[in-house]
Amino acid sequence: MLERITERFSNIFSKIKNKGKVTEDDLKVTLREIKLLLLEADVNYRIVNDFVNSLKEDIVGKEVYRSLKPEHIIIKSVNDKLVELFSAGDRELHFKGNPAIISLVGLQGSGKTTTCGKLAKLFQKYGRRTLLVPCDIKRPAAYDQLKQLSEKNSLNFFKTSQNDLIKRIEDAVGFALRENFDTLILDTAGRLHIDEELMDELKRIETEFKPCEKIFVGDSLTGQDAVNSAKTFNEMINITGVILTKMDGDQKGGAALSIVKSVEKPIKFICKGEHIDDIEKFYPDRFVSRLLGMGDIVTLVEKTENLMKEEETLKLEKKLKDGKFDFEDYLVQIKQLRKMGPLTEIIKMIPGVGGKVKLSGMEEENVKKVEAMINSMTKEERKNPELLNNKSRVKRIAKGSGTSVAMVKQLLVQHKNMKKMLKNFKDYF
Ligand SMILES: Nc1nc2c(ncn2[C@@H]2O[C@H](COP(=O)(O)OP(=O)(O)O)[C@@H](O)[C@H]2O)c(=O)[nH]1
Ligand SMILES: [Mg+2]
Repeated sequence: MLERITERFSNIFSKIKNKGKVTEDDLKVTLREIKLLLLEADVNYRIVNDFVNSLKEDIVGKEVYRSLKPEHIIIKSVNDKLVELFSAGDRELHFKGNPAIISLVGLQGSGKTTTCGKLAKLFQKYGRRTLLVPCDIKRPAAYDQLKQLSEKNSLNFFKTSQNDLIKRIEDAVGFALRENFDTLILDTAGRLHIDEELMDELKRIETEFKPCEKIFVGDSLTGQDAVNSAKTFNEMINITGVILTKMDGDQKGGAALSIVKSVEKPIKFICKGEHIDDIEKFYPDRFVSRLLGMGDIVTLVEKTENLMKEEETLKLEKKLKDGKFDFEDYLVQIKQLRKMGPLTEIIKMIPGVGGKVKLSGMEEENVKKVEAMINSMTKEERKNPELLNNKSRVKRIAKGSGTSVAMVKQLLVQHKNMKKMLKNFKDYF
């Protein structure tokens, strides 16, 4: 997904990496490259210009923290501004009315029917009794598609032969009330192009039923076209949000990057595949961190700044430089990291490390055992982990901590990994 953009960002950042100072010229070049990247990704020119201007302001205005490298300030600004670009309105779904009516709109082939199924399954997980209502009265194939999708995935489908759209939805509402369904999802008709008939239909649904959510489903593969049709649908029926589909495809990314600014409506979900479970809530911050491929460096820097005192960092840095990182430090680090959030999350954030370090043993429930094992070591052993290349010592520690020899051995391996990991970690201060 959007790999090309990630790769380009990574190239741009690598040029300024490890420069002690980023000059005005460096910044100019970087901003120009970002501009080019966005334009080539098919983002609207006006949006790109605004973006780059506000980015520049942000970077120039940012206080240079002593412990941060200039490149980090730039990455952080790009991050913050991209998050801003993706943030508009309320990304939650609001179920209002009895039943709550959610309608999905969009062009033919954008993924409405598929997404209706995905949402129904998701809502059922939330505990909502959800009924799928076929609202394309013209194409029998559309009716059958939704019906089959429902049967395949044990979803509730509203069977009907009513050919008047408004009556059909009225029937569905009546059925829902009788059968205790609290949510209706309307799979509205699509067209190859937006036409008046379709818009009239959607407006009638709007006047008669006032759906609490009107979600535009946009095919991200169609780039700027998706953005343009989102605009038209928004002007006609004032959509409440957007779902972008086919984010698993090899698109330029322009749709994702421009749609929010273009319609000032939030992306609520993204879909990355045809399978019923290929839907996820959209979180701008997570999305951007993946897009930038910076392994959440920004979050890491922020969190670390807040929690690690400068002197402690320096102390650790010195130890690492001296090649010393013993079990006493290990214990301190575990405690520090725990304050920052779930360990697995934190480790995943470390650039170049996430994914590579095996996380088993680092889960929360194991941390206590790790502490017990370290507490069972003698002071000498903690200071000199090499001493633990010794069977009887390992056995003693296992016994003393109520764990097993295998677990102690695993801890020794983890300690080595942690040492390696913190070497990377150190590069970001
Ligand atoms: N790869 C991929 N294909 C999708 C996704 N969502 C929908 N599709 C496919 O896109 C095609 C059109 O989807 P459909 O739901 O029928 O679109 P509709 O005409 O708007 O109802 C189908 O072949 C779907 O399987 C997605 O997120 N990823
Ligand atoms: Mg359909």
